[in-house]
Amino acid sequence: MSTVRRSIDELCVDTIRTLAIDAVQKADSGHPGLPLGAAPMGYVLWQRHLSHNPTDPRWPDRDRFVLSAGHGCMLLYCLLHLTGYDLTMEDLKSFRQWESKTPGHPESFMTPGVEATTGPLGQGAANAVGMAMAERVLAARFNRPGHTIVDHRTFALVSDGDLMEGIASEACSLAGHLRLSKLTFLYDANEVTLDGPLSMHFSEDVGRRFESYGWHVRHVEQGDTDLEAIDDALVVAEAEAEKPSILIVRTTLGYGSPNKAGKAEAHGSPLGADEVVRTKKALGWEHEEPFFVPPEALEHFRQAVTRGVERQAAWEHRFEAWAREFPELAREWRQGLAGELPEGWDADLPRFEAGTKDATRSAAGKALNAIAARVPSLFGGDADLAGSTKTTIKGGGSFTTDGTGRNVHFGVREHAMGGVANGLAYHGGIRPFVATFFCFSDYMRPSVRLAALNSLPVIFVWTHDSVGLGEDGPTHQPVEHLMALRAMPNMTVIRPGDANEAAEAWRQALLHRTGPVGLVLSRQNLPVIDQDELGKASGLARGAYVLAEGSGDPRLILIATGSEVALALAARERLEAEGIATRVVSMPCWEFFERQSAAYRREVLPPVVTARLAIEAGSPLGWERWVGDGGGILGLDRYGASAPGEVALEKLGFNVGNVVERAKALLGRKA
Ligand SMILES: Cc1ncc(C[n+]2csc(CCOP(=O)(O)OP(=O)(O)O)c2C)c(N)n1
Ligand SMILES: [Mg+2]
Repeated sequence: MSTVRRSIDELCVDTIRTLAIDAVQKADSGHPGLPLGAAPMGYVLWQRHLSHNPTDPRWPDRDRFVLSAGHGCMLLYCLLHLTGYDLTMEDLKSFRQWESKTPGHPESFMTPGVEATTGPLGQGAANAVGMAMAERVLAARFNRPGHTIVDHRTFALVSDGDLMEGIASEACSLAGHLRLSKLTFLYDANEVTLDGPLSMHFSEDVGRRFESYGWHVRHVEQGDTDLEAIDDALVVAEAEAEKPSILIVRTTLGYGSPNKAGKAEAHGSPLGADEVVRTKKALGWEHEEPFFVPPEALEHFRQAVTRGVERQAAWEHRFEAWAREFPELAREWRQGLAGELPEGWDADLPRFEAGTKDATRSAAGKALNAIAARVPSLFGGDADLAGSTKTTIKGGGSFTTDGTGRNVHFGVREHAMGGVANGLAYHGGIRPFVATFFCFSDYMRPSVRLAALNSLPVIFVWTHDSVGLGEDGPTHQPVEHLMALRAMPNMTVIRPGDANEAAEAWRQALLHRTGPVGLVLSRQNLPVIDQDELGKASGLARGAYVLAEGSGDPRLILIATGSEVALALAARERLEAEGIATRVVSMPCWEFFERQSAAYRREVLPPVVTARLAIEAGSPLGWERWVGDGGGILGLDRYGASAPGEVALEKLGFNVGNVVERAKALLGRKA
């Protein structure tokens, strides 16, 4: 012990520890080990370093703290409660209960002060990297000589498990490359994971690994007790102006528990009533009553409120002076933060002439550029495929150390790219987009899921959307991806059918702010459909619309998405020539269509027309919903093949002859 027992600091640390084990015990579920070991880190960081205001968790210039090891959430909840956030003792006592503000892992939409939803290990580390990037972008855009409006740090507490995850490696490698010096990781190095000691599976030298990433590395040997060493390490990290920092803090999982400390048993189940008593005793805790907070500890913690209010007031003072001098910038700032779009933001969206051809990826790239010129908060990048995804903001420059560039070169790091995009969105002030091949959406799916869970308005641009991409073959050809993403709650998938729909898709992506949007785009050229004659690309906003009408009441409906829309139109001509009145419905977005009134849906898909054929070069699973019992599905229930795109599509049945044949079969006619 470095100081006399029961200094106010020690009392506060043990207050966190005892509250955490009591809450886990009461819930009869949860993770006591991390809070017991990491309480000193949490305490020193929050009490002496973190710049935050418990009375305004949304203060834009606050420091960000991400508990990447989300299972240790009682640590965070205790810090939030004790420092004065809107999280009561009753909330702590309702840990892990239905609709409580203290869910089993931190959820940013449930609890004030929780910056990111964590639990899937490694994600929080990538989120923190994204937050630090956002800070740099906004600092470059809004600070002016003599006016510092954006100047905050990002901290993440990471565990052994976090650092084993690939996403953390990707994100930290990128953070080192980008020299994100305002980013600090506190590594809870307790050498135990869920199943047992680290010696079972993890023997790398984390310090040397991070040094090679370009991080500043410091060690704290007595992380259970040595508050001053933690404090010193944080001071040094904050002075480091060139590199992100990682503090490798040796701790004991379940510190204080006589029978479980240092063992995996302390990780994920309550200590047990007797062991709670023993632990409190071992900690020198004198109060038998559970959930006891010594008044002097509470008073000490609550100084965070005065400090925070003062800090924010000083910032607001600076902000007002800046806003007076730069009213235009201030307007931009407010819009960006509120997620609003500037007036006329979509005025330059391109229109494409019928009769020409364009791949939806390149049309979308033009739309992106038209929007980026008018929406300064739009910021993003790609995973070493910008030339293919067509997502470069022209003239936007590369994002590097000075923070002025708008194009992030993520390198071949799709998973980190997803997690970083979420971090950019969590931070606020930025509208992020990221791009790669559709097949590699699998490499970012866990982050996409978290974006959906958290209603983050991230735009995922996925090109090379089907076997139609051709020669790269089945490893690169998505099959099940559309349906897999449609199965994700609160995910919006848009697969436009031509260049005009692609531009409209970008418009709708910007307007959709309650969750992520995936733009699924073709590699190959597609004919630009004559929208004036046949319908309106703006119908995309309704998810599905009648693109081509039957001559007379339709007897057959062809429903298609993406590159298959042109195929449906061509098949319709043949069917009409044979006297079969055929309607073509373009259905670029299921989710938008689901949101329409039943009347509109019946108008597009009249129940009397039971002969319906869905055409999509992907898994058929789920199309039954729109085609019904009398309908058919032309999809793909196998992997693709390496061949020129047209050949692959043709051979796999996406040709006019086959569509006509399948359609006639539905009508009970022979081809
Ligand atoms: C992606 C992912 N895989 C697995 C888990 C399940 N899990 C939760 S914590 C944990 C490991 C715990 O070890 P560590 O990260 O060192 O945390 P500590 O026990 O030291 O608090 C595992 C495997 C998870 N939450 N996320
Ligand atoms: Mg551990």
